[in-house]
Amino acid sequence: MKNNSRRDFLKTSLMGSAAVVGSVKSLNAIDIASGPILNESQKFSATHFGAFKAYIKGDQFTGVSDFVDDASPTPMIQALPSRTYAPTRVKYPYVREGFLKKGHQSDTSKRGSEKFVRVSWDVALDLVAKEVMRVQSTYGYKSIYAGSYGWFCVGKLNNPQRLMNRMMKIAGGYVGRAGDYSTGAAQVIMPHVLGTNEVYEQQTSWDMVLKHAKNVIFWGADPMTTNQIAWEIPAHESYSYMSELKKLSDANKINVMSVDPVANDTQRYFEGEHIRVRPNTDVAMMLGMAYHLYSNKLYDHEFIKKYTVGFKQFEQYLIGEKDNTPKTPEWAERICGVSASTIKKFAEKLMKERSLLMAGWATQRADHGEQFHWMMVTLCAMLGQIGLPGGGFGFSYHYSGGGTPTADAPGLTGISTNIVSDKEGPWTKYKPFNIPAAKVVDMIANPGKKIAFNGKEIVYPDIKMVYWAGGNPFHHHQDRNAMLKAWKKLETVIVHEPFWTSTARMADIILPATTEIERNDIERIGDYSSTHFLALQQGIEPVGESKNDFEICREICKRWGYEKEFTEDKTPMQWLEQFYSEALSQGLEKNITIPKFEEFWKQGYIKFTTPQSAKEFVRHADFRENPMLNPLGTPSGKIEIFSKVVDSFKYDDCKGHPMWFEPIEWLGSHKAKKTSLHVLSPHPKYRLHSQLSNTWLRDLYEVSGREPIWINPEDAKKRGIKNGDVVKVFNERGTTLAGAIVTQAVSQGVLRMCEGGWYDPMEPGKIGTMCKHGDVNQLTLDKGTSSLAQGNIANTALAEIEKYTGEIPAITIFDEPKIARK
Ligand SMILES: Nc1nc2c(c(=O)[nH]1)N[C@H]1C(S)=C(S)[C@@H](COP(=O)(O)OP(=O)(O)OC[C@H]3O[C@@H](n4cnc5c(=O)[nH]c(N)nc54)[C@H](O)[C@@H]3O)O[C@H]1N2
Ligand SMILES: Nc1nc2c(c(=O)[nH]1)N[C@H]1C(S)=C(S)[C@@H](COP(=O)(O)OP(=O)(O)OC[C@H]3O[C@@H](n4cnc5c(=O)[nH]c(N)nc54)[C@H](O)[C@@H]3O)O[C@H]1N2
Ligand SMILES: [Mo]
Repeated sequence: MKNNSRRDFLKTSLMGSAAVVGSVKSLNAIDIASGPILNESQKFSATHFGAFKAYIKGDQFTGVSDFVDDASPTPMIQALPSRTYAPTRVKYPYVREGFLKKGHQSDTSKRGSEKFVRVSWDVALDLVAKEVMRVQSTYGYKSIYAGSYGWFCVGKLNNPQRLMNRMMKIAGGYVGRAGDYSTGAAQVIMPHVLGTNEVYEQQTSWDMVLKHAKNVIFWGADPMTTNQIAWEIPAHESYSYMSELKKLSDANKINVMSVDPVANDTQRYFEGEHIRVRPNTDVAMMLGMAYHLYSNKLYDHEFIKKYTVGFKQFEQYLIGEKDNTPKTPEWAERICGVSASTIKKFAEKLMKERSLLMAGWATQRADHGEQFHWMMVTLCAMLGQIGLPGGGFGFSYHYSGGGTPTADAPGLTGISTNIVSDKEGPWTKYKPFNIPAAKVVDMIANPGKKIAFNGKEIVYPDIKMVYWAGGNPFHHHQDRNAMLKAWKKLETVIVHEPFWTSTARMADIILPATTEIERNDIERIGDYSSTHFLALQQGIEPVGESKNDFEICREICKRWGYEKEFTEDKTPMQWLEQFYSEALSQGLEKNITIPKFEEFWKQGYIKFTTPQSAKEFVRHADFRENPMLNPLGTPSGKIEIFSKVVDSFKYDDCKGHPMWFEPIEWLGSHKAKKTSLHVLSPHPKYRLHSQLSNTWLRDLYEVSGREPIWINPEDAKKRGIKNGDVVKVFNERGTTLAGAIVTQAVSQGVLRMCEGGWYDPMEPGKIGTMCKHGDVNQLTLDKGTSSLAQGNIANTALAEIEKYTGEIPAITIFDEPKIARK
């Protein structure tokens, strides 16, 4: 794109409608032809949305074209030049006015509303270095939260979180985090059940799925949208497989279905049967299926006997021995809204034919989220197909290309938090202390409070300082107003950010960070497929006065006299060479030859080959083959339908086997108002969370300049809401405006509003103020899934919706914040 204007792109992009990823490929061809435009040079670079060739004219990043081996490039990479020069770019270091005057004794209630003052890097860095040491020496390391969750950038060196944690460790330590927002519940329960987390593991290869499966079920999963991004660099191979699957589905060779309250992109692509389950009730539905298989003796008794433990305890629950409630399909229907006959038919179909249940993660980002994956494993054990090609369950097909076969490639290490030094220093006394990722606000608000976590007890420390680099908690955390209140308690907030996100605006000191195109780095392509190493070649100088996170942290450590501890006397390029040479020697051991670093850097990437064996990989096949020789990592070595360990924790909200628990808020609750609707907040198609929101991509999806909210025609009619209306969505926790899309795609009783819409407060910094733009976390609850995992429950929330009748406020979050004149 030569012209970065939002409107210009829209004209071209809507021609082909960017509905399916890859459709923008032709746009590149028109725009960039086949080679660099005169006077432009090309560099390789990448983001979470893919690798690309960057076009540089003078010192301007002017456009991108697709990476040669990207199977289905996303439209998102086209917005990168626009992101680089966005009006919301933080170009200089800034300090909140009151903080600059009074330091930590400033009036912290002004955080978020007060003006920022531009300062020199020296002033900013001196201030940060002094402030971190002041807090360390006054209160100790348990007073600094630096868990810093977030999706920052790609690159093995410029990992802002690791770099900042490395720096914090040098200073004496910090409170970190356990787990994440993605799979908070599943990653804790699964090791008890299967011995592995399952959510971040390679899946049975797509080749095997296409060859052997008869039924492919997307259960609360939307890979057409979510596989666009990856934690490392995606090459989008899964889209080729999904297009094969579509052909097989159209030819009636494979039956593709989805279980979801929403007809998501994947459902609309495959157009298969859609079971509309009521939000947060899938466990009841699966129990109904299990009961049907059990009571009709249809289930695989042999599999249960040979490969699992604890069916007996589960069985007692299933038939209602103690609670007098058999979990019949009719019982399930009353909870989940799916008819008993559909439940029975579905269970029988899965039993009769080779069936693969591909589950996403939204279902575990819900109250009692642990139960979903546990119950699905239990149901699949009854179906008896775990470990067979194209059968069983798969918990990562929708994410980072799970199931795309793995190439023969060496690993690639990155910057770590290990401090290599002969000296004694503050870091020697530090012992890692972590709290569950989603408990950060609860911790800040309630020092001294005790919480349970996976069999342990955690006592919250008294946090005085928050240091964030590479995340946007003022989008990602639930219950925005409770968060705002907690944030104002802190003495100091420091943030590294390239953009004026809501998190940056809530900081006392904001340090401008670069993005990928402004620096050199190295990264793998294909989290699972591992097909390439890519050189991220710096294309332009840092925008404004921004600096790489590496430089920022180095400068701070230097002020403490610990520069060497931070850099190990290596330049950034020398670090990259080291990561590469470690891969080179690992490659030699595996008989994989890769060129010298200089050669790799010049050519931009190297490609690895994928062996046939990888295409034949079947998850848990070895366990199925011989459970004695290849036991699972559970205490029994088998699938734990009943876990003695979990049972021994004696939690009320997570027992020894999977069961149905009523969520704190849901449509079936007697406490729910008749007018309440269930709000789901899935992941956006044209963003990575809040990233890229500040580009013209907004034109592809916004409604009346606001984040869209989907509402069913029946619900809309009752409230007099029409397509395109600005609506007010609210509950006792918060209020946001949004733009209505009236559509059958969302079930009655359900609202769908994606996570990541920028929080644009009517009165910045004011607790309870309405969001003008569409931050769904105004509505969500800050509660843990259960005492076991303490994951977030973003998809458990009820809210009211009405047409907004007030004067429609202008969106201001995509402008620069208030800057004080000197
Ligand atoms: N309601 C609701 N809430 C949710 C979810 C949901 O489903 N529903 N999903 C949750 C999930 S699964 C996740 S993973 C989280 C995501 O939450 P986050 O990962 O916090 O969201 P991002 O918008 O990706 O924020 C990353 C930030 O890093 C910044 N960044 C990028 N590159 C650099 C760099 O080089 N240096 C520095 N210093 N910063 C950089 C970006 O500008 C951006 O502001 O949201 C969670 N929140
Ligand atoms: N384009 C894009 N891709 C992304 C991301 C992004 O921000 N943008 N984020 C990435 C990250 S960090 C993560 S963690 C993953 C998230 O991956 P997921 O958590 O799997 O994705 P979601 O979009 O939250 O939800 C997937 C589907 O679950 C459905 N769902 C919600 N509640 C229920 C329920 O109660 N029952 C059933 N059956 N279905 C339900 C939603 O309607 C949606 O269709 O995506 C990754 N991929
Ligand atoms: Mo995530």
